[in-house]
Amino acid sequence: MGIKQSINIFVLSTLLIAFTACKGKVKEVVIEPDHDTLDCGSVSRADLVGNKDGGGMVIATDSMATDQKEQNDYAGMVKISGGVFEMGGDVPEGFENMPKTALPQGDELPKHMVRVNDFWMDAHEVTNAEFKAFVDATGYVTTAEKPVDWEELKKQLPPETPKPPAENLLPASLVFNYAAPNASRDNLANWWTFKQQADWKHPKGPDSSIEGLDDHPVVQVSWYDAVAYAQWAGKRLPTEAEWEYAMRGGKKNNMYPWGNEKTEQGTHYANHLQGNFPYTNTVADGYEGTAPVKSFPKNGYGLYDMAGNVWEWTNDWYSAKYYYELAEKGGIADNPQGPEKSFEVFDNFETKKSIRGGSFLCNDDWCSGFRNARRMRNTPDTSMEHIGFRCVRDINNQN
Ligand SMILES: [Ca+2]
Ligand SMILES: [Ca+2]
Repeated sequence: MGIKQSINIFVLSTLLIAFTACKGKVKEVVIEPDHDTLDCGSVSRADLVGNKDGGGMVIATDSMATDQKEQNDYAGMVKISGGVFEMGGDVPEGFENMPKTALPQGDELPKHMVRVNDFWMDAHEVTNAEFKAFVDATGYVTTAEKPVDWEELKKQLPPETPKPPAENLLPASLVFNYAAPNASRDNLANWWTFKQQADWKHPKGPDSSIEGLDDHPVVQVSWYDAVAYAQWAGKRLPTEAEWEYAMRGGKKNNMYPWGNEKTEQGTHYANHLQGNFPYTNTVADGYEGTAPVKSFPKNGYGLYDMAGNVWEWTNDWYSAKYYYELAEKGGIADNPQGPEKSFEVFDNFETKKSIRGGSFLCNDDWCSGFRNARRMRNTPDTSMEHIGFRCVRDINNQN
């Protein structure tokens, strides 16, 4: 074993120690999360079933619409010229006094060299109108619109978890509500509810609708739903590496796609939350929930809302140690496709996909999801009020 491998193993061990010892020692480049399992984008259906409220299901891939919409144009997409970049958490000067949640987390480290090929990417998140076109054409039914398959869901829970009552297995999805002033924000059930009849057409439940929101990003879609849409559109979900490369917009070593100017300094570059999550929102940026896509400035590649508005599914499994594994191999990781298996330090049962970019619920004090390097994850059967997606196409599909 060489020195380099020894160092990497040491750093990985430190990462795991930092993860598991909540208030443990912090190495120079390892900043441990203090609310790892409670981040705003990582609450899964199984989490809530395991507590009290709900359930989830996995849709077999053969139920997906496969009649791809043949289209050879790239309308609404941006061509991204690939290249080599440093992937992972940045710590630019001037961030010393930021909350540790606004700085790189353990799973964003170490920075490592990655190459991505050229690809096309949707300039904006998939909108309600676009998702409706897919549903109208295919009759597709989303995960949240179907009852929970307990046999599938229980695989994501400790073996002794009892089957919840039947009413908790009815179609439902995760809806956000502000926590009461005296409620603990460490209890996710104080602000996330597994709400029956919440789905992409009713993002906050049966009394809500998407009327007038055609140009807002679709939400309440699971990873399976996003993949089904992408297949129909002749596209695919981006890898996590493609996503971060695209978000950086050609800039190097920057915290955000627009540079290093902090979000609280007056200019609103992204739709996120101003206030005290999960209690208050001053709506200083003009949008309490989702905003119409392209409401905020595009990044250097011409992409909108890579930071904020809604979290976006990537194709990759999430692993907290994946960057260490790539770095240990050395050299330049060539178009990494994510780990073969999901790995979550605190959770031995759920398997999760990476999501990126943050949402209208993110602020620096909680998850800072709008940072270039910030990673989040959720189970592929979970849909939430603040998770959507966008698609990519390979260049060699161009003909
Ligand atoms: Ca906002
Ligand atoms: Ca987004």
